[in-house]
Formats: sequence, C-alpha cells, structure tokens
Amino acid sequence: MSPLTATYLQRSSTHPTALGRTLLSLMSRKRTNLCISLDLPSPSEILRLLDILGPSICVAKTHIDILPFSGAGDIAAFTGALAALAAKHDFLIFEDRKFADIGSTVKAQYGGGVYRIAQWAHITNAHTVPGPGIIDGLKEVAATVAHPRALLLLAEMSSKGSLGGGEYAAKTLEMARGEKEFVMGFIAQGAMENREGEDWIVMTPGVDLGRKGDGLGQQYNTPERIVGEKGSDIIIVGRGIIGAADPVTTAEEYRKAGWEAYEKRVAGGN
Ligand code: 5BU
Repeated sequence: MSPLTATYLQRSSTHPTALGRTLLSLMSRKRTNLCISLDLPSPSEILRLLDILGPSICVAKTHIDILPFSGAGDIAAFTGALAALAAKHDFLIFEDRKFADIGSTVKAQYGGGVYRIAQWAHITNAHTVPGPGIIDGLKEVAATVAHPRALLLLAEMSSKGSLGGGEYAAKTLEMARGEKEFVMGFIAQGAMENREGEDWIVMTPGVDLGRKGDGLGQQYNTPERIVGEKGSDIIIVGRGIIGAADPVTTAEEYRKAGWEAYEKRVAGGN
C-alpha cells in the first residue's frame, strides 16, 4: 500500500526506521500530525508552552542556538526538561539544525560543542549540498547514542527563491535511498517518490491557516493543501500558533485541520 493512502497506524509497523515506527505510532494514538516550531527567545516560555501544547503535538521543533543560555549547566537543564516533557506528553524532539558541512565537521557539531544535539534530539536535519558524506558523519554519531536517532534531508524549502526542489530534490532522494535505516524522510513541500518498500516521512514548514507570507521570504500553505493535496505527513507551524492570543485553542485548530486533511487523503485511497 502506498504511504499516501496507508494509515499512520499501518505504516507504524512497517516503517524502515525505528524512530519512524515510534513517530507514526504516536501520531495515530494521539490523532495529531502537528509539529510545533518553538522559535521563542525564552527557554522557560518554551517549556511552559510545551507543557500545555504537549497533548496536541507529535513533534516539538527547536532552534537551540537562538536561546540565550549563560552556560553549559543552563543548556543541560533545558534539554533535560525538554526530554521530561517529551516523555510526559508522548512527542519527539526535532532540532532544526540544518547541518551543511563535510562529514568530519558535522560529526563534531552533532555530537559535541555546548549543545550536544545528538544526546537529546530524536530527529535532526541536514542539507545535501555537501554530498552523502554529511549523512555518514551524522550517522557515526547517532550510532554512539543509546536511543534511536533519525535524520531528515532537506529536499525543498518553504522560502521564496529557494534553490531546492526539482533536480536538487531528486538528487537528495537518491542520497536517502542508500541510508534507509537512518534517513527517516525529508523536509519538503509535499510527498516524495516512494518505491516498493520505501516510506519517506515528509515534514513541511510554511504552514498557516491565514497568512500567505511573513515579509521575509517565508511562504505559507494550508494544512489541507500540504497534507491533503500534496501528500506531506506532518505540518510544522510556528508563529501561527506561538504568536496567537490563545496558543492552546489555536494549536487544536491546526491539529484538527491537519488531521482532517490526512483522514480525507487516506479515505480517498480506499
Ligand atoms: P513559522 O513561524 O511557521 O513561519 O516558522 C517556520 C519554522 O520552520 C522556522 O523555525 C523555520 O526556521 C523553519 N523552516 C522553514 O520555515 N522553512 C524551511 O524550509 C525549513 C525550516 Br527546512
């Protein structure tokens, strides 16, 4: 059955990556394909929001390097609290790091520095500009961590004038095909080609129920278009929710919109 018409539950028993199976299963259980993007300057505000938004989301996306930590102790306290919330509310953590260097350098960046991303982020992502060595470098670090880790490759970005998509996305797909146990899927604006036995989980940023853009190149589409028509699996929403007067009610609106688009899509295949 095609991943476009199979349910998340069906895919949760067959997905090639351990983390993909975990993710699809919790999405099905919680009835959510919403990833919240927590682009806020305050670690305590992020934790506060996550505790109330936790039931509505499948993934929490961070940009750890926009936070004003004063030392390694602060960072460890924050990532420890993130992990506790992920366990409490049953969601995964995705550090949107967008690695973009040679294998040897990304290995040091993913495993080391002050952030030690591989220790606490279930999922991270990478550009494919450097070629397949970037995947090898990240994979070596992931293999040293006790828990499953997965990578998303950036095939296509949401922003205006992006150089991704088209031939770039096709070449990115070829790179992923050699790495089915670590590469869980893609960041793209819609489904990628799935050959027999493949099941790429696609996460899509640039989602908003009202606005079309942000004046700085971001371009928005609705959950219906992204999940229903274009076949993506997970919507990533930032300012649409964290900028709203009532983030909990608004997150539920996005969760419902994303979920209904998914249900319609899988029903269409039967
Ligand atoms: P927004 O507030 O919903 O526009 O936030 C979108 C988030 O997704 C933000 O953290 C971006 O860094 C991230 N993003 C994106 O907008 N577009 C992309 O193609 C990729 C990431 Br990859």
